[in-house]
Amino acid sequence: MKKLNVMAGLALGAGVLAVAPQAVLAHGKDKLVQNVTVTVDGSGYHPAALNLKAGKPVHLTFVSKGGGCANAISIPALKKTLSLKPGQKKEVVFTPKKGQIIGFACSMKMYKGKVVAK
Ligand SMILES: [Cu+2]
Repeated sequence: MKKLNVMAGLALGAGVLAVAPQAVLAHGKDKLVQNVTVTVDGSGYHPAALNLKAGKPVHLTFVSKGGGCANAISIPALKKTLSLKPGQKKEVVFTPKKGQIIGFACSMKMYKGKVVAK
């Protein structure tokens, strides 16, 4: 009896595996990736506010064009901190929920920016 259950489980697993690649493809077509760039320099983040669509993946790239503490970026909602050097860029990927505001700031919270998802 036990052996039969194992066989049934294997058959089910194989069925799921056979279907998965198609599901992934369809998924990819449905989703629009939002590519956005924030420039970081000695006077903060530009633009400091980004209006994006909720439920669609965001690829947010920070590009450092200068020195200063704005290069130490903390994004509490994503539990992430980034450290950039002038000339460097780093990307964070996330999918915002409807109405979510994802703030980011330098380590001293002197410079601030945000992503607003609608
Ligand atoms: Cu600062």
